[in-house]
Amino acid sequence: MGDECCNSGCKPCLLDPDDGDIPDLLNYIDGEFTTAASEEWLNDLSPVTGMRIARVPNSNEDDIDAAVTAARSALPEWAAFSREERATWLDKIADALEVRSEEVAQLESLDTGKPITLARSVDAARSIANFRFFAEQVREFTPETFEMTNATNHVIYKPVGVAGLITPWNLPLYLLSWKVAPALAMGNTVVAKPSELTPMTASLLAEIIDDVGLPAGVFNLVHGTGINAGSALTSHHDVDLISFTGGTATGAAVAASAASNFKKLSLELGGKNATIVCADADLDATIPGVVRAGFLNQGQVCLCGSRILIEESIYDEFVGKFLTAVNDMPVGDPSDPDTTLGALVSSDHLEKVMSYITLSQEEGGRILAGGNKPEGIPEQFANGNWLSPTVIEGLSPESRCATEEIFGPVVTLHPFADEEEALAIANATDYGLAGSVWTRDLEKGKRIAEGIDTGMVWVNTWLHRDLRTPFGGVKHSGVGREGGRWSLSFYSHAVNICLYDE
Ligand code: TXE
Repeated sequence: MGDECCNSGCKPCLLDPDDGDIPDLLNYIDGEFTTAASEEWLNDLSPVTGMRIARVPNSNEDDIDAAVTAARSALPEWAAFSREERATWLDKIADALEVRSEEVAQLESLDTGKPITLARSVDAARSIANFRFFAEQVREFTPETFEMTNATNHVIYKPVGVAGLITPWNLPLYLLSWKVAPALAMGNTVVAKPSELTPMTASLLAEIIDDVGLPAGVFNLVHGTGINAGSALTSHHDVDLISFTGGTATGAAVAASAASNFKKLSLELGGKNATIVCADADLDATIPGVVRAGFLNQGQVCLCGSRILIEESIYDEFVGKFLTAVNDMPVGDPSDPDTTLGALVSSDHLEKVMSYITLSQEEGGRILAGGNKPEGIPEQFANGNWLSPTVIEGLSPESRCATEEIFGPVVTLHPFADEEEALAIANATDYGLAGSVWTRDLEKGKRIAEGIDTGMVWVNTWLHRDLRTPFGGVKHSGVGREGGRWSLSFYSHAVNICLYDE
């Protein structure tokens, strides 16, 4: 491969003349690893060096069609398995993933630029947990019966059919497994299209699924861009369901495309989540929690608390302590176990985040921390996508920087006078995914939480997840709920059978 660019339309990349050993990732269709029908490739670039680290098939509608055909033919056999049998398959996948969990963490850190410690504790651990959790859920799943005086209603749950699963780059295997596990558990077959920016762990999952011997066609993987492979999947006439996680603008395109044949649809989109810090909060516990909520995964989590609302009586004290904690975060080499913040996923994404920092100046914001490349980044990482954790104050709560999703290590600070004003600011955005409230008074915390227009709110914690609970947003943050029984319900059709018995 050496020094030639693939010219596949992706961002110009740095090609290492010695990269002849970089892997070519493959599609997995009907139990076979294959290249794209077009035989074209995309470059997968390292977020920390800008160098090519792999090539992925630039798949198109022919590859999607082959995968959907395979998934359709595998459906009757897979759907006929008992729930217990399918749960056993999920456990086998979880076991095999567990054996390779360090590899999952290493690949995820390499592909996304996130710190290795985070990739181990969150990405690898949660991907395994997702398979185990849905194995357990489907084993315990008890369909309902409803008695009438002269009849009994039996609700049965049928698979929806062929499930198209489209996932983003911020939590690649974590989010893919969150969809694959319940889809398979309920008897659907799958065509997965991971982000072209972070394809590595999806390929590892395909390898594992092949190793454990899941019947051919039950799980299929097609790599490629959203515009080619992704839109071919959402518009395919023989796909019955789409579960999508990604940006809000893309979500709107996916919804329009999926509507053509009334596919069942779940959209998990962006967020602009408020973190509300009340004057009575225990600041020793609150500061680390608010820092984590703002900056985990370089702020590239849809749940991140990127707008921090602080009761005005403690504003100065909070900001002083918060800035100390933010400036103390080690940024740099993701493979260093002490690193807290790594690189952003791509140069395009860094450019988008930087454009908001520039905009914040035009909107009257003051940068209190960050806003630039961190100091001390080693020479070999000079072409990486680096940004120091950035804190901005002085912006109107209605400004674009305070209401649009930036999706990077950037938070804005806003004082509030009372609960009413806190809620008005929290709800002054088109997004409605999550939020958190920090107070010693749990009654007050619950009351404020109830007033926030989002799908999830934490009080005195953030991203503390019980997988049984509903996950999803309102307004422009998405449609539908996944998690626990909500996932089992989304990945199935409930059918009522009424037995009349006079
Ligand atoms: O995501 P996209 P991008 C937000 C964040 C970010 C913005 C854009 O604000 O800046 O979205 O990020 C596939 N039909 N989030 O551009 O485009 C694509 O190939 C079908 C929030 O990376 O939404 C990838 O597999 N599929 C988010 C997936 O959609 C299409 C996480 C997500 O890509 C497609 C990531 C199309 N027309 C970004 N176009 C979250 N909710 O966590 C693209 N794709």
